[in-house]
Amino acid sequence: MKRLVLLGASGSIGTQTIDVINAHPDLFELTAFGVGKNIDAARKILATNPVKLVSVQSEEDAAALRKEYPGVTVLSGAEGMRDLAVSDYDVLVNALVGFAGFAPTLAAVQSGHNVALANKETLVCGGSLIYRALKEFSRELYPIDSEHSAIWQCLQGNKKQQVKRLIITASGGSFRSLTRDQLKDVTVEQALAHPNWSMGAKITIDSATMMNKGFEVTEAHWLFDLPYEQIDVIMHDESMIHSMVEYCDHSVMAQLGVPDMRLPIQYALSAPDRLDLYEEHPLDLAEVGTLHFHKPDMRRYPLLGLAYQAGKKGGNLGAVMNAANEAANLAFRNKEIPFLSIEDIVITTVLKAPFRELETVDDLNEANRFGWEYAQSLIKEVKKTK
Ligand code: MN3
Repeated sequence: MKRLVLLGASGSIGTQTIDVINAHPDLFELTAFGVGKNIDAARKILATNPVKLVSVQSEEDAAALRKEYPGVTVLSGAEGMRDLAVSDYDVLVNALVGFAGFAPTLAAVQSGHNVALANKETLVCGGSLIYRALKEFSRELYPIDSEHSAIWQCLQGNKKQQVKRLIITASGGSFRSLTRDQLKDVTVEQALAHPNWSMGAKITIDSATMMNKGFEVTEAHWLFDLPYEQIDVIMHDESMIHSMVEYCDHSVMAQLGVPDMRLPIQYALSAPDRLDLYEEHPLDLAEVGTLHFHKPDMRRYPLLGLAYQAGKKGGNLGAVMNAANEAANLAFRNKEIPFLSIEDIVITTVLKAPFRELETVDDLNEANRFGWEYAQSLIKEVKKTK
C-alpha cells in the first residue's frame, strides 16, 4: 500500500490523480491533500477518501472546514502545504501550478520523500537546487508530464550512457495552424481550445506559445541528467507519440497512447509495474491511419528558442523566465494584454535580468521576484498603449 499526499487536488491533474487512487484502493491510499480556493472540491474528496489532514489557501476557509469536519486537521497557506509535504507518507504527488510548486517539492525531498512531479515549474525555476537535494537525500522524482513519462518508459531496460538523444513531441497548441500575423487578434477563448489535450487554463496558454515545450526541455534536462544538445523537439500533430528516445545504434523507442493523463499519473505511482486502466477508446492505429511530423520553426515559436538559451546559461534565468511567463500568461487570461505580448514580455524580461548563479532558495526567490516585477512593469506599458 502506497500512502500518498496530493497537492493541487482540485486541478486537472489533481482530479485525475484522485480517479487513479480510487480505481486502485488496494494499492494507493490518500493520507492528505491540499487545494487552493476550491473548498467544494475538498468536500467532494473528503466524501470518498477518509483523509485526516487537509490544507487550503486561506485561514478563513480552513476555519470553516474545521467546523464541518471535527476529525480532520485543516491547515492553511504556504505553511500548511509545507507541513503536508513533510508529514508521514510514501510519495508526494505535486500537481500545483506555477512557482508555488517549488517549495513543497524541496521540502518533501529534504524530509526523505520521493515525488511524483506534475509541477514542471519546480525544475524550470530551481532544477539545480532540486538536483542537489535529490543526490543529498538519495531520493527520486517520478515524472507525470506525459512527454517525460514517455521518455522514462522508453528508458526502461536500456542504459542511459547509450542514449543519443531525447525527442520530445509537441502538438503546437491551439494556434498551430495560424501564421504570426494571424496571432495578433486571437482571444483567450480561442487559446483555451487545445486540439488534442484537455488541461488547465495556464498550461493550455503555455502550449499555444510553446513556452510549455520550452519548459519541458528544461524539465527533461534535470530529470534525465542530459545536456541540452541531446534534447530535441519535433512537431507531431496527433499527440499519439508522447515522446521518444534515440540510442547510439539509431534505434528509436517511442511510447504511444491516446492523450489521457491518467496513464502517466498511474505509471508514476506504479512503475516499473503496469496497472489496468479503463480506456473507452484505446489507441487504434488503423483508425488514426497517418501520423504527421515536422521541424519546429523557432521564429514562429520564439519562446521555445528562449528556453533553450536560458537553460544552457542556467543560473537564475529559468526562474526569471518562468516568473515573467506567469505574469504575462495571467495578464493575457485577464484580457489585459494581447497574445503576442506574452512573448515580448518574457523575452524582454530575460534579456534585462542580471545573471546570477543559483546557490540558495533566497537566490531563487529573488529571481522570481525580479521576473514577476519586471514583467508587471512591461504589462503596465502595454495596457497604456492599448
Ligand atoms: Mn507535457
